[in-house]
Amino acid sequence: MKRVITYGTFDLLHFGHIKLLQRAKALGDYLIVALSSDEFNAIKGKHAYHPYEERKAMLEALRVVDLVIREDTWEQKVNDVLFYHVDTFVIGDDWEGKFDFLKEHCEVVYLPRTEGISTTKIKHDLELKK
Ligand code: C2G
Repeated sequence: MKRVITYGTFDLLHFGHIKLLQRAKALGDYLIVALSSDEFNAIKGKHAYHPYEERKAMLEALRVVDLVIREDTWEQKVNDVLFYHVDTFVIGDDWEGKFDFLKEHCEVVYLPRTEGISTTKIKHDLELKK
């Protein structure tokens, strides 16, 4: 049972998020998503459209997601990897190199982002259509 973990806000769930989660799941058998809490988003300088509980419910509805946990701090990753016996940490390559400190505990994989889609772009495009 190969266990994979990834982290993010996953607001306005879109194709880029889905492709990331599908590729993450394909790296193992069990995918954990550490979902940024509303409080942690404030720390990241992000304001999600959907509150945490709605973002969590949307992820839990996906076949490729096996467990959703909260992400409340930058520092919790090592504990999460150890506590959940994670084999692989995966995240988009916009974070390339930022989480290499996890390599002493698990495999670290940075995946290419899906071009042409982002929560920011969706909000911007909708604004233009008003
Ligand atoms: N992503 C992607 N392609 C896009 C947009 C996002 O592959 N077009 C990926 C990101 O690289 C990330 C995941 O989808 O792996 C979630 O993206 P965000 O919700 O923007 O996550 P982020 O704010 O980067 O949070 O501690 C880590 C942070 O919580 C990561």
